[in-house]
Amino acid sequence: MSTTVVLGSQFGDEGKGKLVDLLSEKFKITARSAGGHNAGHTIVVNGVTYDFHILPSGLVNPETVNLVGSGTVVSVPQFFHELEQLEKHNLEYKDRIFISDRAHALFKLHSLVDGLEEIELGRGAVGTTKKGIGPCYQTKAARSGIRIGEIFDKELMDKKLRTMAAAFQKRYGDLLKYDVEAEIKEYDEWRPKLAEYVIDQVPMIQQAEATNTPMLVEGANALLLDIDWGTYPMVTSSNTGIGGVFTGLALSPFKLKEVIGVVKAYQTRVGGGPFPTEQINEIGDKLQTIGREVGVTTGRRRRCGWLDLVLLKYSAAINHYTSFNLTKLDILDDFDEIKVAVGYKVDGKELPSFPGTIDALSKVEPIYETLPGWKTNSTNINSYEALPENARKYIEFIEKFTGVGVKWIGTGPAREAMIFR
Ligand code: 2SA
Ligand code: GDP
Ligand code: MG
Repeated sequence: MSTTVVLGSQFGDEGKGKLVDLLSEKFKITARSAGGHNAGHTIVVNGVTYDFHILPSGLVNPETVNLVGSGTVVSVPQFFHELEQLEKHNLEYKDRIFISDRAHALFKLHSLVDGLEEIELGRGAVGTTKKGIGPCYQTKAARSGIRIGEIFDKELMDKKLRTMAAAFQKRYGDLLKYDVEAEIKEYDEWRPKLAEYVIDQVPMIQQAEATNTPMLVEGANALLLDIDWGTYPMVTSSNTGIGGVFTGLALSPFKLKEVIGVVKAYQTRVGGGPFPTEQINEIGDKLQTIGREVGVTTGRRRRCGWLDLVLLKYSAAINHYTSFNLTKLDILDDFDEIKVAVGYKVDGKELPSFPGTIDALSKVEPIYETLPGWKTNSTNINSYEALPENARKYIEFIEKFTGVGVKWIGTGPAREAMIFR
């Protein structure tokens, strides 16, 4: 048993990056299994803030080897752009970062199409990051995509990219302002630089598992944004849950030791889609301001609300968390009372389970339990006993309702601001 998985349990931005960074000391390999540079992880180490999108957060730890796995979609320019961040801080990354040859290449074409699709949807827009994630997974599923490994066959890549561009051009006509030859030329420059980072990940994982090498899988986005289990169609286009970890990395299920669900102590969402416990009022504004809830990728304000335990229990039913990391507990320090949703009502009747359509989910009225706040500064506390009593009661309420133990508690953005129970 050597693999630990860290997954977002809500709508993303729970603080996965910080936990992965903290845990990575104990792991030789850190891997991303799905998504692309739509994700945004902020890690603060020795006063330096790193913003990673496509790179695994384990890169901050000099001892860890990092893999961008087969289930991901990779923008090559973005990959190099993020490596520059490491260079700036003198963090050595040679022989520590690899991309699977089976990951899909995300081109400028995909991001332009992402923008056009959102315009087409009008008021029903998903609120994507416009990075091209959806269109890249579309071409993958349509079998017209280009794998990272195919970039090295110039003739093949150029032909496939021209065909892909022609297909989208047919659909969007003049609205699509894309120069395929210019992108082909750019790749002529990337190709030789990219070569040293691309590997066949199958032997790498096989070898790691055969030797029981501890491996950490870093989830991107979160369960409620999963293409199958999330609030479809207001989701991202990959399997962000536990399923995607297996399809995206070729891991042995028998090596799985832990699945840690990262849970923000309140809730946020970026983009459109239902959010039953959203607070469009001074409470939401207060959470947004104190929690500094702004998107890492797009700079968008995150929508804020109370913790939804119905949603969290559903998330646990899909991802089978063995424990939780509750994050940003410190942000609740200054509230007289704190609400948590413990049920959903429609027309006065309580629902038996989490609804499977966004139409149904947008009609629910949360049933709240109100808990007393603690009105004490908990920032940087790093022992459970030192937490205010009401904060401990809040944590224990979450554990009782979901049946999942809270093993880690975040009390600030810094590495040190974490309680381990
Ligand atoms: P996409 O771009 O196709 O994946 O968008 C589809 C939906 O998924 C949501 N999504 C996210 N939600 C939270 N955080 C994300 N990453 C950035 C961050 C967000 C940012 O970590 O801060 O900077 O705005 C992320 N990526 C995708 C998105 O809002 C759509 O609802
Ligand atoms: P991720 O996408 O799940 O990795 O999360 P993000 O990095 O997008 O957003 C989480 C934000 O919360 C980052 O700015 C972190 O530095 C910050 N953060 C993480 N844990 C804590 C915590 O326990 N307390 C506070 N105050 N901030 C935290
Ligand atoms: Mg994020």
